[in-house]
Amino acid sequence: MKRQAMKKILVIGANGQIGTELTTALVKLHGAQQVVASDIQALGRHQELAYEKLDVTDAKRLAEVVQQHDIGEIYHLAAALSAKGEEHPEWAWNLNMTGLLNVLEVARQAKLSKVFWPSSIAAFGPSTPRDNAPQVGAMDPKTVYGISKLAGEHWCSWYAEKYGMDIRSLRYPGLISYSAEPGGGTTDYAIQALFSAADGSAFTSFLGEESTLPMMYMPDAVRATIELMSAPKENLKTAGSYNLAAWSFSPRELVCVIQQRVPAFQAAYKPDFRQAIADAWPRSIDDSSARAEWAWRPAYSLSEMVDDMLTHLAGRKSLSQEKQVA
Ligand code: AKB
Repeated sequence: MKRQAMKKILVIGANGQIGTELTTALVKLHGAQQVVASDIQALGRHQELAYEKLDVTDAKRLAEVVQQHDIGEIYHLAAALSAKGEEHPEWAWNLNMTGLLNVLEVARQAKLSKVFWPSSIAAFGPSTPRDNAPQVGAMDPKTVYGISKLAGEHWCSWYAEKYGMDIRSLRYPGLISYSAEPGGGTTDYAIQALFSAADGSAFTSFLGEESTLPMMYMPDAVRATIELMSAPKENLKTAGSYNLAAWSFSPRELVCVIQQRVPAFQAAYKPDFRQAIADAWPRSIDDSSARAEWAWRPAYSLSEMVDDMLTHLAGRKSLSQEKQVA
């Protein structure tokens, strides 16, 4: 079913890990004429779409793109992730906060109908219960990325309350995908493991073997995003960003599931600075508000995710482990 309104959707960060797959899903849903892709790189990944090279920290250029393409909705996905953010804190803060504030401000001025912005489990911290982290409760993030996510949640609420804007958000767990590389996160070890299993290269986990974190397969994350954005506004009772969950696993548990399919696969464990980041995040998430208010349900089991990843990765090259935080 094609969308009725004439105004278009702008995806910011369309070449990134989430943007690559979300853009494809939005095109499927609304048609290529209705979606404009943008990213900081010169070229887009979606050849069939209008593409704008856009640095989201440039407010003037963002406003031009919104005006030129008659944009009515923005999915703002450009961000620095947790590990890279600890290495380049000022850059990460500027990208994450200036970028979000620019998007909120252009959305206000151009009277956009909706904005989507992702938060993360990184907004939680050591004071949050580690199991079944609640929708509402203590949040004391310890990374620049996490601080930017919690501050961003507050900014989104502020704009929504002050100006009556429709801003929707999810606290994504670690996302696993094969289409595009992640941008320097703490949960990236899982993607590295699957790439290594597929091409037979050596795998060393930068998290310890018992480090359990909430994770999700990208098709579920994309569907959650679209379902949240399509939900009737009156159903959404939760102010701010929704907790979202599929399953949790440790590196050891993931390696076991992979070994059931690739018996030769071996892992070594060499925790680095990313271990402290993981240790401050919850092991599992209570997403009952998302389930109750817009009927969220994950579709993929952990073993279905591993099967699907290995099928898609067959014949592909391994990710360079250094590149993850380069
Ligand atoms: C990261 O590891 O930084 C991200 C996240 C959990 O938000 N994948």
